[in-house]
Amino acid sequence: YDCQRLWVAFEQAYVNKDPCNVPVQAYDPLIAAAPFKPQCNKMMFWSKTKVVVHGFTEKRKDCFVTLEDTVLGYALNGLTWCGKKGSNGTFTTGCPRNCENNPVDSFWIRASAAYADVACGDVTAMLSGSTITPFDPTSTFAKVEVTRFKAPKVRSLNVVMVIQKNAKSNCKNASLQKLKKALHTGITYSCKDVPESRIQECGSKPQIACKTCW
Ligand code: N1C
Repeated sequence: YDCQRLWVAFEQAYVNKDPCNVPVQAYDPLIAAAPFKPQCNKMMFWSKTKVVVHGFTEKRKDCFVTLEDTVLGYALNGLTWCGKKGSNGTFTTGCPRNCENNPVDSFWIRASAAYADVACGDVTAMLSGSTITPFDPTSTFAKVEVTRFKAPKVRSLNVVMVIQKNAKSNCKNASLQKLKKALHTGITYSCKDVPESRIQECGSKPQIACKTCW
């Protein structure tokens, strides 16, 4: 990557703008400068399971890749940034997150859409059994990603329900009926309840084949 060029494309999204007025489309040039490449059968999505997912994918890149394993996702994960009207600077403190069109949320929505757009083959999603609504209709996974999976490019969506102690839900949860319905016709749905310990075991034992992780 030409990092200088990516930085310029990144800056143009938010520099010298009101930090509550950065729409999702402001990142179109950045996404175009570092397009996501499809990794069929290995793409992993998630909602409310960030720590478990990344603990696993950082050790098993041979099995699954997430948005955070791409150049843009990796570089911006965990960061805060914004601009100010009348300034050419980038700020990392005092950035609003409570207005709709803030630079950080707009980036993740744009990047999630672009990442879901290239999804192909058998797609995996890790959802949390520790919430009462694992398929949360307000999440980026529900609002942006699921509806962009296209048949027949995407063959199936396979939910891994992460079961921790004192779990509040599992694959039988009613919200998953909505997930099934939100998928375009032709995409097969499955769900498996998997203890967090099994995910960690697969993460720590490279000799376990990806297809037998759960
Ligand atoms: O709203 P969510 O989860 O359902 O979003 C997760 C979903 C994943 O499948 C990713 O592909 O959307 C993508 N994504 C990120 O990769 C990401 N990294 C960091 C979405 N959001 C991401 N973040 C930050 O976490 C961002 O600030 C966003 O607001 C939260 C969403 O986390 P969530 O509610 O657990």
